[in-house]
Amino acid sequence: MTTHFEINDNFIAEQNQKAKAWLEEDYEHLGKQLRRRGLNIEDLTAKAQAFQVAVPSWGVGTGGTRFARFPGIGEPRGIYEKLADCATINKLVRATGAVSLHIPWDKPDNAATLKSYASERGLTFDAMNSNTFQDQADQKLSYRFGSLTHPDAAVRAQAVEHNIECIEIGKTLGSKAHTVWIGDGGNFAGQQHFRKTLERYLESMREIYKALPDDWRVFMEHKMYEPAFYSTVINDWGTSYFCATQLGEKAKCLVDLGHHAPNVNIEMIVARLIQAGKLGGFHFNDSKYGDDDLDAGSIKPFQLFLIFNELVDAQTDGTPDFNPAYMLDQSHNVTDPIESLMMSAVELQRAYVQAHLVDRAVLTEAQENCDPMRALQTLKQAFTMDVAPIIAAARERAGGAIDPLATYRASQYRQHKAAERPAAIGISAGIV
Ligand SMILES: [Mn+2]
Repeated sequence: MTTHFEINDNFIAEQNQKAKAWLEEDYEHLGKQLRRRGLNIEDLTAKAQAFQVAVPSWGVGTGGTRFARFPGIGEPRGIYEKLADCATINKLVRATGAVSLHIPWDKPDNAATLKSYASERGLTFDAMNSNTFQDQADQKLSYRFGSLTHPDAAVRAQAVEHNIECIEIGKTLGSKAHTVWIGDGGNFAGQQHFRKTLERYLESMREIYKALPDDWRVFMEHKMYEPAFYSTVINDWGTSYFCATQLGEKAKCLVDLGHHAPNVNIEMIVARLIQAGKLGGFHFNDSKYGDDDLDAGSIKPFQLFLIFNELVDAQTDGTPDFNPAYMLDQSHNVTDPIESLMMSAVELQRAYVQAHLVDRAVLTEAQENCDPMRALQTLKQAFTMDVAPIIAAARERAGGAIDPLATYRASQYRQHKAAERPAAIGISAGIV
């Protein structure tokens, strides 16, 4: 283990020297601009430092589409190497201290050993993720026609048991939440009885819910289509919300940005779920046509900002029981996954800080006075402000890189890993 290449703190500090002078200059100037608007740059930097988003264990492998996967060099071959990559991401951006584990793709032989390995690298475990959307090698019954909603009670029981196993592993890892996403649905009109399948879903989820420790939450992730292309059992936030209310307090809705029809007003769904006390968390990514899992903030940064505007508004309001879990979930088809995950975490931090720049008193006044142009201008003033120096300073003060991408590339981490990790067949990576 000790021979494995790691990016050390001295190297980061050395690289930071190159950009330190301009960062100080830009930070000072931005501080003055913000002061004119009644904002304190140090408060904003503290907020940026407090922001955290979890990285999915499967995200550090090259993803793919349903057509093909083009693996990169030096890919992690197992969960320990995946955690090493997650630790590298956090070392450079200092905003991704938790890993969300997928079972069985990243099932540990020994959860306690995995936990200490992670903890030695400054990582903790966020929500667990089950998988009943594909069959595993040693599996008795098939999920071809569904899992938690399958007409056969034995298949449902097997899927329930798998979810409970995930919770058990999560208890040892120190996780506090379990995410359920199912691929159940139909490809033909008439294939499934809509009400019966949803009833069976609730019946299965009640069993999983019973296995939750008191301080845990269960997240239900809706998805409009795929793998089923005609109907999906948990297809939208309304269905998810209905199930969350049926199950109880600990059941919450998870919003994956890519799991909606194009043009759907996601920020409004977020506001609705906040109001209903049912917003569990997010899977962040970006999307153009369907669930194509582009990198967060890569094509619709204003939408991302508007979502964070709702989140920060709820936080500022002191909305009770408001504690959404943030995770990245995107498919890295043509990039180095470490680079994509680092830059995506930075995009989220940017949207989060920008949302704090919104003058909420002016916005409220514009809303109350029916002044749409002033309302939009208030949001745009926040969105167009370049807060890069705040995020860079937040990273640097925490020991991270001022320029994570340049520092990562200069370290030649990937080239070192290519030598350490000869290609393995059948690496587990994907998108949920
Ligand atoms: Mn997802």
